[in-house]
Amino acid sequence: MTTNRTFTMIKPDAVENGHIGNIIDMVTSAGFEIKAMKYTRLSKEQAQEFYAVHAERPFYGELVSYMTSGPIVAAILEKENAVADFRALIGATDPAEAAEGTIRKAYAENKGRNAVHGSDSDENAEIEGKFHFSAEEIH
Ligand code: IDP
Ligand code: MG
Repeated sequence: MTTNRTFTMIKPDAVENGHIGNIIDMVTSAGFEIKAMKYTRLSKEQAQEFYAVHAERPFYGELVSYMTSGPIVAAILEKENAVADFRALIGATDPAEAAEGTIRKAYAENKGRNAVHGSDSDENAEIEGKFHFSAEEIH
């Protein structure tokens, strides 16, 4: 298993609000290298599967409709200690609780529409990266 990679999405709110460039700048300035990247839109089935772990949560329907509401940018990133360092860079789920200097503090609208995704473990980084990219698309 690759332990120096993580998976991210720039979510529909951040794309819609014109923050793609600024977010990529924060990510690469923090030392992450882009190993795969695509501008795409999730189908309802893809969003349901990606967030299946949250299927029983009250916000699941809202989450799926938000994540399919517009285009996203999906990417695989590489850096030493990628998963933990990227979670630190994006900040708390709720931007009201996110630290200064984090992506969510700067660009998230609220706890649901929170600008970016970051994998929470090496195992999920691998699964999520493969969910979005074929082997040929990963460098
Ligand atoms: P994370 O993205 O910081 O890991 P999770 O708890 O795994 O947060 O939740 C996944 C996503 O579900 C969040 O990023 C957010 O978009 C959405 N979400 C989480 N909690 C809520 C909520 O209370 N209301 C609406 N959406 C939520
Ligand atoms: Mg999570």
